[in-house]
Amino acid sequence: MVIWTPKTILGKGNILAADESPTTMNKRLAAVGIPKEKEYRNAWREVLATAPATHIYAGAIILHPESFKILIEGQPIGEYLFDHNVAPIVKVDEGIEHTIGKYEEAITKGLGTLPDRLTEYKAQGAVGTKWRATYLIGENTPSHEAIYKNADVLAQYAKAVVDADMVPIVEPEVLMAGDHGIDKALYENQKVLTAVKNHLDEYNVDIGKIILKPSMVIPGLDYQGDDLYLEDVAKKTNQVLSEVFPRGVDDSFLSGGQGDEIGLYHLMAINQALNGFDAVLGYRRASFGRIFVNEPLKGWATGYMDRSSDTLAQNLLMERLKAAHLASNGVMHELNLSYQG
Ligand code: 5MM
Repeated sequence: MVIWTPKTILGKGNILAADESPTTMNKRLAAVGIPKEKEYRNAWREVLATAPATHIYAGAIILHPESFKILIEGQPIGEYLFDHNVAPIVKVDEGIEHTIGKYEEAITKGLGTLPDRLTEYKAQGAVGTKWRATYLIGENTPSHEAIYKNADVLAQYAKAVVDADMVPIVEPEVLMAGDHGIDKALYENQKVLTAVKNHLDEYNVDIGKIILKPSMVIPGLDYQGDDLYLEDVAKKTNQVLSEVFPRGVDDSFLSGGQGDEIGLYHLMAINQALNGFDAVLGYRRASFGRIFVNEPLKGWATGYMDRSSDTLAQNLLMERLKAAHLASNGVMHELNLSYQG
């Protein structure tokens, strides 16, 4: 029986982030013409959880509590995933509210009820959890207060999860919104991650027991400057992680709104630049949501009602998880992704 730890999860493969809240999932369904109903949210999660690609390539799948209730082939989904060599992970943050300071920055909710929920999810087979904080880059943000408060909450969360003998995924997402360049992204990621590291130390969280889910160091979505080389992103992303975590930490990057191909090439460049040092510095894998599932969901929309498109969606997922598997091992190759348009 596998004992799921950060190293065994990421040693098997990348993480499939399928934990969109019902509100976000409804938007994703509506965008491809699928009704915004629980029945379809759950059916989509079933398509992902039963995909051969998930079983072969994913170290873990992150699910929203809503989907953690579903049965697959008569089994609770947590047990089903475990039996298929995929670590079941539940999102335990309860979303964000914009209440910090004069810029109304985001803070993540859910600490109060966390201990009870950890007991419940663990009993249902979850081996890990995820908590996301978000930081918006602007003229005056992220503020010191937002960075400090979210770091404190992330560290308290991680401590509770480690104490419950589960693996916490700690996700400080520096958002891609904005027109900032890569050096501004580097500077803000450095501040955010340093605060997270300091608070984890303060709460005596063993860094070897967590998976960090950071942003890559990339320019904002509206950046108008020169194109970047893959090597710039790789160098700056590795730089910030190695400086803040000199003894290493296991990472699984979020995709943050990057296109499928560029995000996968960034993942490849980051790992190539490590030059085989990933065992020392920690894995630098992916925990992508949109890059892995956007195109498969479009494919599924072509036959979701009679489930005639399940195989198409699972094949599209296979392309992406396989490409990410190679990319996160630093293997140079043609991604060869097909698109539904
Ligand atoms: C899958 O989306 C996750 C939950 O988002 P909401 O609660 O806002 O609906 C999200 O935390 C996700 O895991 C990360 O942002 C990474 O996803 P991307 O698409 O950026 O790789």
